Amino acid sequence: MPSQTHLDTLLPSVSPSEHSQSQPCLNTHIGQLPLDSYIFNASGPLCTSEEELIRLAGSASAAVMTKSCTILPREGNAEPRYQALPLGSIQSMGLPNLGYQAYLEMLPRLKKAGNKPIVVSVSGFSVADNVTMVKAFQSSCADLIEVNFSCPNIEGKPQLGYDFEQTEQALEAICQLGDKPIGLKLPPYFDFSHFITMADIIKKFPVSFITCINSVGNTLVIDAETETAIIKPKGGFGGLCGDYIKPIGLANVRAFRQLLPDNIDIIGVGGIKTGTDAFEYLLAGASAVQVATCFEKEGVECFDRIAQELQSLMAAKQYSSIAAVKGKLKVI
Ligand code: RRO
Repeated sequence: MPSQTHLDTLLPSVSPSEHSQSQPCLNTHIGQLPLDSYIFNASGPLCTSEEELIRLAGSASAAVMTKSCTILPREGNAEPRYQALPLGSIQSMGLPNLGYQAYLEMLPRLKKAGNKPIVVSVSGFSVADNVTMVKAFQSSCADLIEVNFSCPNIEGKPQLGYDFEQTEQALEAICQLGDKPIGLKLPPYFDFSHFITMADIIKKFPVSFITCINSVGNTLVIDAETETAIIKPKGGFGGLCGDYIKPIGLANVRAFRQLLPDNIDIIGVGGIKTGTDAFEYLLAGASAVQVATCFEKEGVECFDRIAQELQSLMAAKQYSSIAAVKGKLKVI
């Protein structure tokens, strides 16, 4: 077998994704569901309309993830509700979506367009809403159902994931509705007692995966010149996203990986825009990562770029697979 260096001189110049034989493999899985890559879109930007979802189906995203849906269609909050920031963004979109029935009806077309896993996100305003939607998607061609327990942007609706009693009641209701794997999108936690309480609740139910983290809710960015908050909804309070929140996302993935059994996968999200960011989440224990702010800024090209960067980094470190790195964070 020739050495890698020798091989490189023999092979034509190809991009990392084409150079598959010698590149690390990014195949992974969420529960029993195999994914061809470790990177896909987060429920959030550019995944609300059929056109946007079809674009994702044709991209290098490992899956097509939908915007969180509600029972009825919603326009969302008043504008301005999204502002890019130097290191990320602040937003209070307010769950704009087409209503769950539109996504139900669209799913077969998305499947046909991409022939790849579809993850639906549901975000009901009550347990009854979530039961209705989860039940409906249990009989659809969706592969995974992510239930959003952490939207920070609806006035008068606290984030479910911060109320442990209600979280348990909701899980009791939604986990017994069918065989499709259920996951939870969690808010960021900041105290070990909260990581432990939440992990203990999750362990009581057949939860297949958790997604950590949603945006850091109810932050405030002020423009000193105009002396106003920079977004309108909720008097300016909104979810912080992007680079600012990566250390919080990494900590949540790491803490839950240490507290949950291996059969509950963790999807990392928060500030992933390079292969190195994706690698850090892998060390922390993520089985896959989702990209939101960077996808919003760069478009679908980000998925292949980040995958190639991750492959190059893993190759340089002589890691051949996702499994070889997952959760292998060293302590000093
Ligand atoms: O639509 C939103 O305002 C929104 C949702 Br559903 C969510 O889960 N997280 C977020 O930061 N924004």
